[in-house]
Amino acid sequence: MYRYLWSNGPKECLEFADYTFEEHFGKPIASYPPREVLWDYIAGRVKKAGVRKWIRFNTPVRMVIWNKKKKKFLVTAHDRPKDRMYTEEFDYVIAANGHFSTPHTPFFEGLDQFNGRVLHAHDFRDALEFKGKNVLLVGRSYSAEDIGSQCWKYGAKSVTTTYRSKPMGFKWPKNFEERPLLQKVEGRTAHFKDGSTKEIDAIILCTGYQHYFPFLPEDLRLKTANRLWPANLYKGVVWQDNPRLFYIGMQDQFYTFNMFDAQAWYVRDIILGRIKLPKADAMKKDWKKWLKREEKLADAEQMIWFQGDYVKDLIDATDYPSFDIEGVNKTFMEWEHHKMENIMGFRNNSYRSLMTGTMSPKHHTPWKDALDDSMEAY
Ligand code: NA7
Repeated sequence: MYRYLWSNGPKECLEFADYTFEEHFGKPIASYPPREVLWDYIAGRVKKAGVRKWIRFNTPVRMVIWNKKKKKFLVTAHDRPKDRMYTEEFDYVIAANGHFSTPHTPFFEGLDQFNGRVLHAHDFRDALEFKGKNVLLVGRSYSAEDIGSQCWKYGAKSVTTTYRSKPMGFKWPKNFEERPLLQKVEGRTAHFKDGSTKEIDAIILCTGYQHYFPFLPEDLRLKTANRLWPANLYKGVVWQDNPRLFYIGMQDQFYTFNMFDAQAWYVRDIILGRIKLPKADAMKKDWKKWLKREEKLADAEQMIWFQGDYVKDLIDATDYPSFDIEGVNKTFMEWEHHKMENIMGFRNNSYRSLMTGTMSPKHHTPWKDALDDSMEAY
């Protein structure tokens, strides 16, 4: 989480149903908290649940193998402090290692000769590095939007984003513009698809991430683009070809924390035998139905309702505290609307918690002027 990062969606859309912001902070807070505040909330939930003691830190998993005869997974992990590998047997494996960490980095002609800074969004740390600079961002999704806005906020001379499919289309401030796709870089000159050029000092590749499971063999490995419905996962979590393997959080996301919760509750109930899995054919039929619907989604609004329906489907099947999904969807709509209205000001809006019914207070400083993102300043 880079320095000065603030939530780019309303916290009301990601609130845990069993641990509200109000419970954690003891009072209502504004709708778009900065990273430290959001981290504190997550850490509070972890503490309340007492799960930290179950985590083996410093122990990356190196390989998972399915032993057909024993019907067990052989999991090899690396105890880093002792620098020792060891193998244990498990009945179930859940891959919940995220998918926004291993960069997808396309090449553009001249990038290797460019003598300004080139980095992927993953390595972006501090917008102040780009103060007074002409920054070029490749991509048109959340990273380009947010890192571009950060650079603008902390004093970049100009921000240019370059898109492959279509522009983001927000009302950008005057030193912020969108251009068609970058074709090549010559010296410090960027050439775009419409023949235009621009002098730039730095290039940030906001070109997304790869699903990366170096610890999984071919037959267990999820292969997918960043999409709302990855194939081969029943209910978005059960690995079709071996239903003792689960994936959590592998979808592209509008819903986040509470969707991961809903998925976790669902997987837990399968493991505990409270939810019975249908036969392989029926599972396949079910996820294909969702996939078909996903392929027809035309805009963000439809995508939000799709993911809302998915979360509802999961929470209806478990004892995860039910919450107003339609209300969350509508908050997402308001958020989209506020972004279209004012991309540098949408974070100044407030929304009502769907968990407690409390309206969020306004933050004391407009986002563009709030340069200190610490908990104290907040
Ligand atoms: P995303 O949302 O996966 O977006 C990746 C962006 O990179 C997207 O705009 C792509 O263009 C663009 N891209 C990928 N390859 C290329 C090439 N070769 N040339 C030009 N542009 C390219 O990743 P983000 O990091 O922005 O966001 C990650 C998640 O964070 C996001 O999903 C949210 O959940 C929060 P396209 O749009 O396909 O034309």
